[in-house]
Amino acid sequence: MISDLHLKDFVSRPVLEALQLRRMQFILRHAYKHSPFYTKAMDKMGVKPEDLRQLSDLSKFPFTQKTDLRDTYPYGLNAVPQTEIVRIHASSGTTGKPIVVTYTQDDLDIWSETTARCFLMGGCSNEDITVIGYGYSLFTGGMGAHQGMEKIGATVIPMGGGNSEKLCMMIQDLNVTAICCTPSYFIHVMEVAEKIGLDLRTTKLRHGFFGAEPWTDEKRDFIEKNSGIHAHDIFGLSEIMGPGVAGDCECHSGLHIFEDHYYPEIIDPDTGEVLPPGTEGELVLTTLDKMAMPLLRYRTHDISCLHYEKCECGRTLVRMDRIRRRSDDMLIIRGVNLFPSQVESLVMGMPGVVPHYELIVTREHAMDELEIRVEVSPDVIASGEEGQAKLARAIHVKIKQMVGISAKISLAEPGAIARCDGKTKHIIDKRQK
Ligand code: DLL
Repeated sequence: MISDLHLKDFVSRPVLEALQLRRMQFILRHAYKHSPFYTKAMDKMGVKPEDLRQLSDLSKFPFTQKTDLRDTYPYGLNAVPQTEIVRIHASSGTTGKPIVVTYTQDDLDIWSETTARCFLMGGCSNEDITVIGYGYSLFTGGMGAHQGMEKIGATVIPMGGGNSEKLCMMIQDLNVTAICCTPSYFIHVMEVAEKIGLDLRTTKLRHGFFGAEPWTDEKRDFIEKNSGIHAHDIFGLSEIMGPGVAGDCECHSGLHIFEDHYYPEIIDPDTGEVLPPGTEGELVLTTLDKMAMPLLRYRTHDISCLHYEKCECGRTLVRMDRIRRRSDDMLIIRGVNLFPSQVESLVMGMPGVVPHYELIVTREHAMDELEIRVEVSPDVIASGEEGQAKLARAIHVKIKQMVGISAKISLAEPGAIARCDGKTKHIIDKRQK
C-alpha cells in the first residue's frame, strides 16, 4: 500500500495551528505534572500550563538547554515511568557524559512517521530499495532512517557506516535505489566507486538523504552532477527525536519542519527574544507530543530562519533555512558531534597532560580529519619516544571509546601551544565550506 502520510504536510494553516495549540497545551500540562525539572522551571518563572492560551504565549515559558540534560543525567527529564520506555539513544554532551534520550513506543511511532514523511517528500515509496549508511548505535541516524524507510514500506538494507566497497557492491548487486548517510560519507562512497570502476550513474541509485552535518547547495550540485542522484537534506537532533525533524522537498527552498510534532521558534541567541519570521537567529524547538522526555523550548544552537509563505510544492509546513553554522563551539566531524570541553574533560585528568590543547580539523578526500594536539609535562618528554607513544595511544583510545572519533593525537612540548589573554581558541577549523 502506498502511504498517504504525506497528506499531513498539506493541511491548511488554521487547522494546523489549532492542532499545535491543543498539543502544546497538552505537553505543557504533561511536563509540568510529570517532570519535576519542568515543575520547578515553570514555578520559578511564575507560569502555569494554563497560561498558554495562544501559540505565541509559549514565549513566557522557560527554555531548556543542553546543560539541563547534562545536569539531570541520565533520567532527570523523563516524564513517564521507566516501564513505558522502550528505547534509549544518546548524543554528545558538553563534557564526558553523554546526553541520554528516552522514547516510549508512541514516541518511536511519531519519529517513524516524521522520518517517513521526509522520504515521501523526497520521492521515495514502497518501490524503493534503500541502504542505510548512518551508524547504528547510540547515534539516532541509523535506527531513525531505518524505521522511517520501513514505515513507507521500502526495502531496507541496514549497512551502517564504514565498509564503502561492500556498500558499492550492495548498491550494484541489490538494485539499491536510495541511500541515507552523511553528505561527506556519500562523497567518499563516490570516490570509492570510482576507484573500483563502478559508475554510480549506471546503477539504479536515484535518491540520497543526507544530513547530520552542515552541507551546502554547492555540495548538492557536486553530488547530483557526479552521481546522477537527487540529493535531499534531512535535519534533526537527538534531543528532539533524531533525523526527520525537517526535510526538503523537490523545490529545495529550505527544509519543511514537521510542525504538527515539533514547534519551531527563532530567537536572538544573546537576549532570548523571539524574532519575527524571515529573521535569522537560533532555532528553538518544542516537542508537541513526545511523552517519555518532552522538551520545551529546546535551544538547538543551530542558526536558521523560518519562512511561512507557502512553498511551490504546495506544502503548508514552515520552511527553515539550511543550517550553516551554530551559535556555540560544537564541531561536527563525520557526522559525530564534539565539544572542545568534552575533549578537555576526557584528557585533562590523564597523568602528564597539562591544560593546554587545540583541535585541528581538516578535510582530506571529502572526509573530515581531527587532530588533537595536547601539551604535556616535561616528564612525558623525558620519557622518550616510547613513553610519549604510550600516552598518545591512551588518549586515542579514550577519545575513540567515549566520543566515537578516531583522532590523530600529537603531543606538544611544554609551552608550545599558544597562550592567549582573552578567550582561548581551542579550535582550528581548516575545512573549506
Ligand atoms: O545528527 C540526527 C540526524 C541523523 C540528522 C541523521 C540527520 C540525519 P545529533 O547527533 O544529535 O543528531 O546532532 C544534531 O547535527 O543540532 C545540527 O547542528 C546538526 N545537523 C543535523 N542534521 C543537519 C543538517 C543528528 N541536515 C546536530 N544540516 C544538529 C546541518 C545538521 N546540520
